[in-house]
Amino acid sequence: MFDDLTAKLDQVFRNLRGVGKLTESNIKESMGDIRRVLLDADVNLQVARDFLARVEEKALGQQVLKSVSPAQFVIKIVHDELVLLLGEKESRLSSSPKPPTVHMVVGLQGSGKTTFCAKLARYLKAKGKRPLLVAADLQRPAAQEQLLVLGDSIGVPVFRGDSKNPVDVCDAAMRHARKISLDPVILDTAGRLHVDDDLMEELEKIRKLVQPTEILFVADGMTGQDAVNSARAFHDRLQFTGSVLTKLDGDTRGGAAISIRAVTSKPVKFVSVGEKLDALEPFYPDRMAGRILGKGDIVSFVEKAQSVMDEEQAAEMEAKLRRAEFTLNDFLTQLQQIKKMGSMQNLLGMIPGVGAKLKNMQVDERVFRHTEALILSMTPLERERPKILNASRRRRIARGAGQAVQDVNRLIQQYEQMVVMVKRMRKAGPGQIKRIFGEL
Ligand SMILES: Nc1nc2c(ncn2[C@@H]2O[C@H](COP(=O)(O)OP(=O)(O)OP(=O)(O)O)[C@@H](O)[C@H]2O)c(=O)[nH]1
Ligand SMILES: [Mg+2]
Repeated sequence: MFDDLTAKLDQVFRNLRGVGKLTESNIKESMGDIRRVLLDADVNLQVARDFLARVEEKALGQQVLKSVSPAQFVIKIVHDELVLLLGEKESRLSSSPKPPTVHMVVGLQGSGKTTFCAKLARYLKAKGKRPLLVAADLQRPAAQEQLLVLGDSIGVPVFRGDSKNPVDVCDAAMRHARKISLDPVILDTAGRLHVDDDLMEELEKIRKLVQPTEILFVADGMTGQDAVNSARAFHDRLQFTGSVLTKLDGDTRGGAAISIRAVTSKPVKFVSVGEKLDALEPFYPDRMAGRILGKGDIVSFVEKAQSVMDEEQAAEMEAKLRRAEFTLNDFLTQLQQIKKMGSMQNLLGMIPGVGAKLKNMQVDERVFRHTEALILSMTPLERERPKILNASRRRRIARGAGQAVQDVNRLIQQYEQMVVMVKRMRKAGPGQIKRIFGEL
């Protein structure tokens, strides 16, 4: 699917195989190599930059596990960040509480809209739905005919209406669907060679009239930046709800697939992998990352090593808590752990009588990121001995993390409260620990 991209990334990781230890300079060098590979694949420049900054930060900030090689470690980080970039989790189609659900399909000429409409109808029919396809492309003479043939081949009715105006066709189609309880309604709209005002106005009118549940932007996956730029233009006008990547069966460069979600901030919902009508797959970010990197075995190996490490760390942390030697470094490690998988809950869960109470604790990611940035801009000595944090050090730390001195003060306050709590915990028996946490 992404043969060229996968091969080039593999070469970058190969170069890392020889290094015994990750250093700032070899990490930076690899990031430069990956950057070139991504730009070659026509990934959006800003997306590539942000992505690599996150990978680099993680690679520099995390401890390499003893059992894992530097190359494996970097592969795992690239994989995890790629999954996040691609949207983290599968994003399903919404359905309307007031049937029929309407999926409006939009995109440039030849991107694969009509084919996708038929594929989607087939997919939803197989799930027990009774879809209606609507031929709302009156631009191209043969467009309605094309949809009729496709609909016929999958046994899905196609509405074409007699009007010359696509808005009227959609209106009549909605009435028809309601009358005979067809649901969902899938609108195949016209494409243009470029984003133009006429098309956008037509699509806006249709949107206003039918109030679609989903507006799906179809992007030709063979292209890179072009697809992403038109996605942005469509999104500015129509605020689509998700996108579809087509033609991923060909030798695809990967730029569109990697950039589109980050640029539009809307999830990819499906990928289309062939001309046949069964060549449609829901989009799974982790699978896509796996296809791009081709390193599934290494990723799961590192995951296992990490989970062992997490358990060891949790036990060590608990011992520290009990000995009341809780430094800002420990605070940071805890934050990073919580961010990873809510393991603070696990850790606290190990203390009798505490676990259940904190099970449903809400975790605000942003607060974590800010706090983490503050601690990261301290020197190792400051993290071990927060007492030395005078006004000028606090100013420097705030500046380093792009935050205010008050934020540093607040962090130190939180930390001191934690230390007090830890001290009380040391004195307290299990019954009292429950009481202390109850006060928080
Ligand atoms: N290989 C491959 N070809 C595809 C895929 N999806 C669509 N196509 C082909 O791409 C061409 C254009 O597809 P259409 O579905 O007609 O595209 P469209 O966006 O409706 O085009 P217009 O209506 O002209 O704007 C057709 O030849 C399709 O068979 C895919 O996933 N893989
Ligand atoms: Mg079409």
